[in-house]
Amino acid sequence: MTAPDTLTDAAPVAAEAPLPAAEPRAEPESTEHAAPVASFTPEQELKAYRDMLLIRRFEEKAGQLYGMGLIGGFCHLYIGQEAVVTGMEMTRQEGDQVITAYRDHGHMLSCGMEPRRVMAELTGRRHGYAKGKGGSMHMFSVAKNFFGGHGIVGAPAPLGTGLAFANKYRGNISVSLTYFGEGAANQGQVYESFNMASLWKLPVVYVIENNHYAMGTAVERGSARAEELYNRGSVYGIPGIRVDGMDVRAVKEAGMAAVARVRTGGGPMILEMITYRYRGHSMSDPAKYRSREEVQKMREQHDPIELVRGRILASDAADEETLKGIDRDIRAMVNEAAEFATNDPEPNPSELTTDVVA
Ligand SMILES: Cc1ncc(C[n+]2csc(CCOP(=O)(O)OP(=O)(O)O)c2C)c(N)n1
Repeated sequence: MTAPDTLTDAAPVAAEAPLPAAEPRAEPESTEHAAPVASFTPEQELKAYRDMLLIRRFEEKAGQLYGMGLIGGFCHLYIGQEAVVTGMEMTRQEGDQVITAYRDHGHMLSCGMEPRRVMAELTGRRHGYAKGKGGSMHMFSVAKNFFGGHGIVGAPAPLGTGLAFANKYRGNISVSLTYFGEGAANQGQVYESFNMASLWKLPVVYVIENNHYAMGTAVERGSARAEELYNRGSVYGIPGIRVDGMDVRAVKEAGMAAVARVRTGGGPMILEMITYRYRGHSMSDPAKYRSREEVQKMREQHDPIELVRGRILASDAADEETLKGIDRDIRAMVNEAAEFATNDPEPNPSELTTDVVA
C-alpha cells in the first residue's frame, strides 16, 4: 500500500463536537523594567559596596592563584555580575535557599559562607567546604542554605524547584532563589520546572543571569526572542521582570517585589538580570568572540561597584578615605583567605573513598 502523498488523499477526519470555548486566561503581568528605583539609605549603599567589593577582590585573588597553578580544574569568575547576588541577598529571609550553577563563588560569599573555606576548596584543601574534593563548582552549605554549585547547565532549575516544593510540602514560608544563565534558559528541563512550579504555585524565584554570553555564544545567536527572556514563563502564567542587573538598587527592588509575591502564595516569578561578565567563560577562555572595546566600555560605563561608589561620594554617605579603608579591610580578609587556602593541608588520601554516592 502506498502512503497518501497529499492531504486530499488522506482519509476524511470524523466530525467532532466543537470544543468548548476556552476560559479567558489572565495574562501574566511581565514587565520590561522594574518601577522607578527607590534610593538606598547610606547604610544600605555602604553595605552593598562592601559586599560587592568582597566578591570582586575574592575573584581577583582566585584568578591570581589559578595563574600560579594553585587552583586546578575549572574556575568560572563572577567579576562584573556582583550586583545581582548582592541585591538579591538583601531580599532574603532566614531559611530562604539559594542554588546556582558553576559561576558560584559570589553566591556563596553573599550567603555568608566563609571566604577562607571557599578559597580552600578552590585550592583543594582539607578545610574547604567539600573537604577539598569538590573544587570551584561543587560546594554546599546547608547551614547557610546554599545548595550548590552545579556543573550541569540548567540543573539548578529542577533542583531549585524541588527546594520550593519541599518548602510548600513542609508548610514553611521559605523561598527558593534559583539562579541560572541565559544559555541555560533554553533547556527543556527549565520549562518542565516552570510547568510544575506554576501548577503547584511553588515558592520559587527564577533568576536568569543574562550576562550576554553562554561560553562563546552571544545571546542573540543562541536564543529566540533574546530581548525578552523575562517572558519565557508567560505560557505557564509566570510573570517576569527585566532588571538592570548592574544596579544593585534595581536588583533589590525587583527582588523584593518578586519575593513578596512568591512568599505569600502568588506562585513563581522570573527575574531576568541584564548583566555582564568581564572575564572569559572560565579561566581557560581567551574570549575572542567579543572585542576588548566592548568589555572596556562595560567596565567604564556600567561597573556595578563604581556606580555605588559614585552615589556614596555624591551623597556624602562616606568620603574617599572611608572607602579606601573598606577596600583595605577587604583586601586583608581576602589575603588571609588565600594564605589559609595555600597552607591548609590537602585531604588525607583515605578521604578518596568517603562521601562517594555509589
Ligand atoms: C548539560 C550541559 N551542557 C553543556 C555544558 C557545557 N557548558 C558549560 S557552561 C556552558 C554555557 C552556559 O551559559 P549560561 O547558562 O549563559 O551561563 P554563564 O556561563 O554565562 O554563567 C556550557 C554550554 C554543561 N556544563 N552542561
